[in-house]
Amino acid sequence: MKLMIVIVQDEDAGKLLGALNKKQIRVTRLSTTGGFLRRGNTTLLIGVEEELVDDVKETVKEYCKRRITNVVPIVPTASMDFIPTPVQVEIGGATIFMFDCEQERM
Ligand code: 2BA
Repeated sequence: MKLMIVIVQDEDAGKLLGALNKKQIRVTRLSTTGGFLRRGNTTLLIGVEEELVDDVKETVKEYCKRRITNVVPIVPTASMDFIPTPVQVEIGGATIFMFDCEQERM
């Protein structure tokens, strides 16, 4: 069995969850915050048998889009004569971590 940790953008999470539920793939949804942008994102914990891993990946690919966002860099020593200019950052579609695991129910 594999544990997939899937980090997605909040905008994509609802549809992705719906699609996984339809396929009867079990998911735990966590509200998380990206360490770089300090914005909300969604982390899904998905425990699946190995033969379903590709199906989960395909579903994630289908529902999670790449987006470009503008970020104003945080400069700790900003002075009055420095105006930070926004930079563009590409987010997503999704980041997936995968581990071998066993499931026990008690
Ligand atoms: P954030 O940390 O808020 O990162 C959002 C986006 O900012 C990233 O998109 C990436 O394009 C950019 N970014 C992140 N760190 C950067 C850095 N040090 N310098 C320049 N640009 C940087 P994604 O790569 O699609 O990541 C989306 C979210 O997935 C991340 O949100 C974070 O919550 C999670 N994530 C991605 N890689 C991770 C990793 N290796 N470990 C833990 N969480 C990760």
